[in-house]
Amino acid sequence: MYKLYYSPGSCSLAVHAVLNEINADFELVNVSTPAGQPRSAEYLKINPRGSVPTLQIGDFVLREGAAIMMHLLDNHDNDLLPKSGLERAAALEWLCFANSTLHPAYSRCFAQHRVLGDAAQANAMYKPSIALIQKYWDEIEARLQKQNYLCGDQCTIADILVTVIANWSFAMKEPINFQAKTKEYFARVISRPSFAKALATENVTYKAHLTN
Ligand SMILES: N[C@@H](CCC(=O)N[C@@H](CS)C(=O)NCC(=O)O)C(=O)O
Repeated sequence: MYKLYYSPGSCSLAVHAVLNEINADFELVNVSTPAGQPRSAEYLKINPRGSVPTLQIGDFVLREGAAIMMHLLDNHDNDLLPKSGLERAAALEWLCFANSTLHPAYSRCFAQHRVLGDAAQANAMYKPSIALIQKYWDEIEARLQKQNYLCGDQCTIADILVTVIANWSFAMKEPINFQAKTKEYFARVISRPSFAKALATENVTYKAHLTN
């Protein structure tokens, strides 16, 4: 039995979708707090960083989303992470892109919101931070002109995480534009039963495929 500590709609949603995808037996623990409030002391004992996701496996605790998803997919039957070869290398490249490049680009903007509030938009770093995010989405659109998913015509774990991150764009104070193929792609990814069920369970509205 797995226990997933999560916050609705955050990057832990990708782990939640993976748990559904592999038909795992799991319990969910919502550790979200009102904006600006720290996580509970109880959760900080489990994950001193205070971030989500955290996955508890008996007494063992895993605290980084990419490591959690790789562990789950390496240990259960699934179509999201090829077992070997260049297909696996490509899926891991794009998972690392989502986790270590795209996610931190959004985190930089959220940090500016947290520190500066409404003044974030006037901060000298804000527009360049948004522009970097836009550059990543434009790169993704160029890829999706040729194929249905980031790594070809098979959905991988990278697509799950990228699709989760896209939905954070509406919290920004400058527009982030998704082009046509990217919006079709989001619709394709969220229609996976595992993803749709995770969204419904967390009561999260997905909008990134609906924007102009
Ligand atoms: N490198 C970590 C980053 C996790 C992370 O930044 N999670 C965000 C939610 S998407 C979070 O918990 N932010 C609030 C906080 O750090 O207190 C991972 O991939 O698991």
